[in-house]
Amino acid sequence: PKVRRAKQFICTISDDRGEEATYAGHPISSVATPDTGFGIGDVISLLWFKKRYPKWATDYIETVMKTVADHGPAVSGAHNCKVTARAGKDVISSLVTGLLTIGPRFGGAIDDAARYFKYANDNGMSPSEFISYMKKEGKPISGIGHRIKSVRNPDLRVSGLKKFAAENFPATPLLDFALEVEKLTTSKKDNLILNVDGTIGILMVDMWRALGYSEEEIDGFIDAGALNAFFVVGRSIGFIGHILDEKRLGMPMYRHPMDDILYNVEKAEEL
Ligand code: Q5B
Repeated sequence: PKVRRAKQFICTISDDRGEEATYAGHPISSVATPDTGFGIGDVISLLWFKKRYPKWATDYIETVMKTVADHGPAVSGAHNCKVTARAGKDVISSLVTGLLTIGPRFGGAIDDAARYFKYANDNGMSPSEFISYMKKEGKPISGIGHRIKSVRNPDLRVSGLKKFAAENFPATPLLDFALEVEKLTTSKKDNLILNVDGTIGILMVDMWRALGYSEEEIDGFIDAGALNAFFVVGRSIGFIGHILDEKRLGMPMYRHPMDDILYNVEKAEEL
C-alpha cells in the first residue's frame, strides 16, 4: 500500500502547483487584472480570511488602509524610518525599524481595543463598569486617547470611518458602546477620545459580526493579531514614502541635539 509522507508545512490559502497560482481558489489573473471587480480589499479578504467579502466590507478594509497610510513624519514609526534611512541603511532595514514601533501605544492598539471593548460588551458591562474594570486591571483603555487629537481638535480620520460605517454597515453595536465610553473618558480629559486604532478595531468586530462570523472566530482573529496587521500593511505605504523622501533629499546622518537631552549620569559605585 502507498504510504503518505508526513508534510512539514500545510497551506490553506494559496496554491502555486497549477499553470497559475490561486488566492483562496481564485487564479491571480482573475483577481489582479483591471475590470475583474477585485480590489486590494478582496485580496486581503481572500488571503487573510479565506472568504470573498461583500463590497461594503472590502470597501471598509480599503478605507482603513487608505486612512492609516501615513500620519506625518513626527510619529514614532516614521521618525525611526527617517533616522535609519539617514544612517545610510536600505529601504527594508529602514522600514522594519518603523514597523517595530507599532505596538500598544502607537498604531498597534487595534487588537487590544477590539479585545477589551468586545469583552466588556459580551459580558454586559456598562460603559462606567468597563472604565472601572480597566482601571482595576491597571491598563490604559486601548483605543482611547491621542497625543494631539482631542474633542476640540477632532481626528477627521475617525469621523470619516464613523461616517462610512453609518452609511454602509448593517449595524454598529460595538461602536455605539465605544462612543458611550468615549463620552465618559472625554468628560475627564479632553484628549481621551476614541482614537483611530480604537475605531478601526471596534468597527472590524462590527463588520465580522454582520458577516456572520461566530464570536469564537472573531476572538481567533483578534488573538492572531489580524487587526494590527491592517495598520502594519497600511502604514508601510507611508513609511516607505518617508524613506524614499530621505533618499531623494540626500539628508545627512542624524544626531540628536545634545541640548535636548538631560544628561544625568553618576559615577558607578565600586563593588
Ligand atoms: N490616559 C495614545 O497618551 C496615548 C489613557 C488614559 C485611560 C487611556 C495614550 C494611550 C491607549 C493606546 C492607544 C493608539 C499614548 C493611539 C496611534 C496612531 C497615530 C499616532 C499619532 C498615527 C497618548 C496622560 C494621562 C494619564 C493617563 C491618562 C491616557 N490614555 N487613561 N485610558 N487610554 N492610549 N494608542 O497623551 O492621571 O495624568 O496619570 O496609551 O490607543 O498611535 O498620530 O500620533 O496615525 O500615527 O501621551 O494616530 O492615550 O498621555 O500617556 O502621558 O497619559 O491620561 O493615565 O493620567 P498621552 P499619557 P494621569 S493612535
